[in-house]
Amino acid sequence: MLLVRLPCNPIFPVGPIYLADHLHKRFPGLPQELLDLAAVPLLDVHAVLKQTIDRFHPTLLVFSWRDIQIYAPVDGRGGNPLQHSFEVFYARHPLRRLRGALGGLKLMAAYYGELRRNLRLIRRGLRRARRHQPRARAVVGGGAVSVFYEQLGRGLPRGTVVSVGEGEVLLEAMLKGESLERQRCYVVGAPPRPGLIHEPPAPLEKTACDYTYISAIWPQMEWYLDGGDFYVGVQTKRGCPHNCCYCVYTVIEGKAVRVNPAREVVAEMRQLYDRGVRGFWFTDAQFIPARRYIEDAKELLRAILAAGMTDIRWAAYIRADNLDAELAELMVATGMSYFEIGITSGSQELVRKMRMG
Ligand code: B12
Ligand code: SF4
Repeated sequence: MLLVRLPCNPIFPVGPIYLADHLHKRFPGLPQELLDLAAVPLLDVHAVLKQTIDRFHPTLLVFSWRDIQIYAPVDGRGGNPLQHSFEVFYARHPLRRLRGALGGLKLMAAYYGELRRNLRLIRRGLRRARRHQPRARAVVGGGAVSVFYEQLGRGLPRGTVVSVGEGEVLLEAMLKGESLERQRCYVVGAPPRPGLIHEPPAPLEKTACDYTYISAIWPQMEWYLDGGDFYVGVQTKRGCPHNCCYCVYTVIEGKAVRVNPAREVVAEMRQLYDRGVRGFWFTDAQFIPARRYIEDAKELLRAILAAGMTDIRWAAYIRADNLDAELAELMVATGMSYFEIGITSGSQELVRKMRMG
């Protein structure tokens, strides 16, 4: 099985890593390799994928597509979409308007170019794999696929499995040759069943990722750890019970919060720490999803201190209404260096209207 993380801004590929780890625990004899195309120069991605396939002869190609750059009001490759559109609509000087329009067109070309390139990688990769293994299959998943599962299917070869949300249980079923009917996926050629995105993920007890195994199947791991400045993703729980009207995390991960045991999270962090990692990003949809999870957060932070990881820095998404003084102190003591928080409105009425709680 070849896991391919498709090109994106390089960010630690914790999604495909967890998939490989889970499958290794279920099928210890399964040959796996992880190729991260985000860590390969863009001009070389097609050639590197081809070489890897020719060497490894995969029967299952697992494509992980983390994100599709959206028109978010942030600086990205090619500029800031908000800046360009404000110039087009509001600049007084015609040359500024023109600059905004050209900037917008450049952005669109870059974004659509990325989309087409990734779809091409999947199509060509599958064709190449079939030269060696005529029955080779492709399965695609990841954040971008979960969000654009209907649209992406249109650009993929017939028979490709398109996954929504977590992939562990689906891949396990595929490897066992089980029916995919009850999995959160569809096969290109047939339409996705209505409401697929709203189906809850299958329950799964998450254990510490085995990074000794991961480094053996992923030679590029050192690339991320070299500078020591990367924030490495660690998931401490899945799901968020809230209902904020603009948010898709609750449909990707589901509303049921599943907390990973603190000892497993710490065991995973410790392996990374011993490899020199000091920056951690708790990739949970919400680090403290509700007041009843404050104790879980405290337990984890205490366990991090008890494990001697006292010089780390970490980041997460948090809700300011789920804090108490002890938790805030623990956050500081364990090295919380930044958090992402949405201050949507100062009006409680508006906050309620947006179903944010
Ligand atoms: C944490 C997070 C961040 C953090 C990441 C910190 C870090 N160092 O890791 C930060 C804040 C930096 C970030 C940034 C961005 N993010 Co972000 N992020 C998330 C979040 C909340 C979790 C991602 C994660 O790591 N989860 C944990 C891992 C284990 O899960 P995973 O990678 O999704 O993999 C699982 C499944 O997807 C699946 N899977 C993965 N690959 C495959 C492959 C197959 C074949 C199968 C079957 C399954 C499968 O199984 C995996 C294990 O369960 C998600 C939303 C969400 N709740 O999922 C958005 C999300 C992934 N981000 C998103 C986006 C857009 C971005 C940005 C591009 C935003 C921007 N405009 O700048 C940037 C780009 C980052 C980059 N490449 O540089 C989008 C992607 C959707 C899209 N539009 O394409 C998401 C889904 C949120 C959203 N808006 O919908 N992000
Ligand atoms: S609390 Fe955060 S993750 Fe949960 S629904 Fe609201 S915005 Fe989404």
